[in-house]
Amino acid sequence: SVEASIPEPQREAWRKFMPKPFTTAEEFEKEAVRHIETTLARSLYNCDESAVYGGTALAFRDRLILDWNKTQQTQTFKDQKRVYYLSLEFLMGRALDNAMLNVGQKDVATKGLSELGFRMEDIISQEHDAALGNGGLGRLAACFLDSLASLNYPAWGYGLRYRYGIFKQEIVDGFQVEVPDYWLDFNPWEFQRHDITVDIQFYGHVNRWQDDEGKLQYSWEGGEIVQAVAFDVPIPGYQTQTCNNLRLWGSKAASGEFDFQKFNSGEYESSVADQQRAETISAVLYPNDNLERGKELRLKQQYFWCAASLYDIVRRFKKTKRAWKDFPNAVAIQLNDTHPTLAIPELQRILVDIEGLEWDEAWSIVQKTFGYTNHTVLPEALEKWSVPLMQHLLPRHLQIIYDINLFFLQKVERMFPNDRELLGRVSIIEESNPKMVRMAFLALIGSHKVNGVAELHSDLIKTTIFKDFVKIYGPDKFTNVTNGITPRRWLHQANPRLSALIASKLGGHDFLKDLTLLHKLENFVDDKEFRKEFREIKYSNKVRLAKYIKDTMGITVNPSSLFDVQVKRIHEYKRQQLNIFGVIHRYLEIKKSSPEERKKFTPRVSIFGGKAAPGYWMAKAVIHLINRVANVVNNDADVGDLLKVIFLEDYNVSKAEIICPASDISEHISTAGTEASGTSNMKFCLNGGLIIGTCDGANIEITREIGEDNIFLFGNLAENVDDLRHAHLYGQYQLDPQLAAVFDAIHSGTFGNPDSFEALLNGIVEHGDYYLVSDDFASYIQTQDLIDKSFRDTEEWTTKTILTVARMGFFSSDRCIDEYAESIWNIEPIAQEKEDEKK
Ligand code: IMP
Ligand code: B1N
Repeated sequence: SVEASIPEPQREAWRKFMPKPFTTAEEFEKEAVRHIETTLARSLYNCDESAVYGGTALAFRDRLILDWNKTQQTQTFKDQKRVYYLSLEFLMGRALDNAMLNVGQKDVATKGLSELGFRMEDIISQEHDAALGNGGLGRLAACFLDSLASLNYPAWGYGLRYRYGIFKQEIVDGFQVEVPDYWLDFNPWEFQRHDITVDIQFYGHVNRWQDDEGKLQYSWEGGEIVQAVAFDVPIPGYQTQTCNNLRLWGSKAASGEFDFQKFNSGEYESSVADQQRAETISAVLYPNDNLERGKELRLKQQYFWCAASLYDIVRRFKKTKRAWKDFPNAVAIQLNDTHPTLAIPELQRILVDIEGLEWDEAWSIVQKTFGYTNHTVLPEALEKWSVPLMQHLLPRHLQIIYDINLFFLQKVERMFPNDRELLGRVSIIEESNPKMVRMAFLALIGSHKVNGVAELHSDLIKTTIFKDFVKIYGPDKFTNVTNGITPRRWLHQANPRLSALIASKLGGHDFLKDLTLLHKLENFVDDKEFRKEFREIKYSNKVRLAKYIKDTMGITVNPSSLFDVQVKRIHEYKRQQLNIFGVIHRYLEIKKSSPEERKKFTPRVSIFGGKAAPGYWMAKAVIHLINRVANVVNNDADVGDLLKVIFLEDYNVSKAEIICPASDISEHISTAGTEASGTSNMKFCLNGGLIIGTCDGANIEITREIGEDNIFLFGNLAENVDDLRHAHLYGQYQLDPQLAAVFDAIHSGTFGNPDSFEALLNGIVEHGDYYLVSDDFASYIQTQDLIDKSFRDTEEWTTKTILTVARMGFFSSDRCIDEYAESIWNIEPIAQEKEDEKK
């Protein structure tokens, strides 16, 4: 605001004292040492690696903040349309390495640190992961922020500042144990904005009255207030000055009269208890992936974050003094799944109840503003909230949702008269007991575009969950934006040697800004020297992972073996059980072979990693089985190096950066039609690993890009899944004979007490095998055998892996963000000053 800015005559002095970013190792050291001595109050005599991490991070944060200030000023002056990405999850991982590489000062800092007596890798590894997400959905949001900034789009992320991110996983006696992840002890990457707070209301009641003109007015009164406080995290783009903002809201008790009165009347304890209750809202990330459990606190989190973010967005818009009808020309809001759907009735409430717009005018603004991304068709993940709960917590919003529904159903009735069943099917309110609000329908109705995250998935939503809505709105409301990943973190940062090799062939690192340039690598596919270096890099990445396994688990694995990796959340639909049954099959085959026959096996290391939701017993049983199998296989002298089974504890983003570059084969083997996209499939391919996969999610488009010869596909197609399930339940169920042998081994106690695995096996044998493990088992095993053969032919394998890397250009999140910008958000990048115009 005008009051807060420095008047013109004094600005000269200000400009004179503007800090300048460091550019040499010496200037970097000066900054780092200053921060260690003053900001952190440490000295020469008590400076460990964590203090040096702190000093380094703060030196880089200073740089980012200078860029951040400039970026925000430019975006404010230019007043172009901005996009706001609302996501309950941002799985950022570590920030320092990324910041150094994006501003292009990692070499300078590495030199500076070594002059101070420290090694860069040791310092980087001091950082705690920012793990404010469960899996793919949260990591996608993080990749999007990187691309938005790198492409100079005016964009903000809005999320929650959880004090506890996703739990840390420990494996005790083969079982998963969850340990809280308190990550905020020292977090140099956030700025608390003490001046940016929003009061958020819950509960209470609705008042209705007629104003002087006889118009009905509504206001939401009473209840309780919780305060939202902004914490800003700078998001640097790659090789650009743009530094965007991720604003995370923390909750605290609203200060003021309420507490004060209680305090004075001697209710000190209960006023402290109120404060703790308020702080509970942003305390913890719900640890479920692809599952919604309808908990009141989760709904409170959602409203708290939506209301604070919208208040902030509306405040920023109002500063421009533009007319309300211009709102959708200034603001695009993207809903990352249905979690922020309450933003829709909240904006309608602001426009109608507070700003006094007519319903229709407001609704047209709302619909033009929002876009909704669907990430799943799994029924257990589709959000529904009970009407009584919403009535209690958000009485005015429930009324607004009912009105939205009424107008919508009236429109449907006019289009399709007398189709009562249709009205029941598309109603936002499900007529169950209790009644439920279907959030996906509300999100769809309140948005101008709905997108899926890979082609198959975007087709599926039109034929399954949203089929009726295609009839109502026509097909143009629906679109596809296939997911992508940022090549900065997932190639340049995770695999610096491969990035350097590519740069040496392509004449620089431009491919990190335009990943399609990778196609030029095809010219080198027959280049002996290049092939050799390419293989050596893969080998050294495997050595690094082998060392990590040795250091953390004490198990020796041979880096010449085929590294077979499946790392992702543990979920029945992702079918880690299919993988481990395959491992058992392999073990049985080895056991029954003669020593002579054993020489024919390709040595393999089967690596698993991933967290199970704490209440998901079936997923926990899978973890348990993997660890039991590992115990037996790894200690069987008949097996030796032919097979090792590893369950890596606490899979997270920084571990993924070590694992992805080290795989030969990774597994993306979901039941066809269940994995919306998958994004780790892209990470493995980009790092020269091949994949074994089903025809599901982005696997299909990866196949199209890299060629069928370079991927190992197997299993039933999505179009056959329903019929197979039906046949299981109503026909004769036939267990695959090889799988039956695996089950016999489990039952006979080869891997410990079989009772532990009863439910897991029964799900297949007795309860209809919903995920088609048995149906796909034979083709899975066959395809694994094919992989063994192919891997033994080193030259053939090398060709496949190089071609795969060369053809992955499409899967950059930059391409993906450009598609959103063009087809959903209608936003343009902010023009950057040219080098010579700067300063
Ligand atoms: P907000 O959009 O008001 O939340 O402000 C975000 C940032 O944009 C501020 O910290 C400033 O750096 C910048 N900014 C906001 N308003 C102005 C303005 O009027 N002139 C220049 N920069 C501004
Ligand atoms: O979103 C990713 C996709 O690549 C994955 O295929 C998809 O499974 C994942 C409720 C979810 N879908 N739905 C969720 C997460 C948390 C939650 O509470 C649902 N995650 C996905 C990115 O598009």
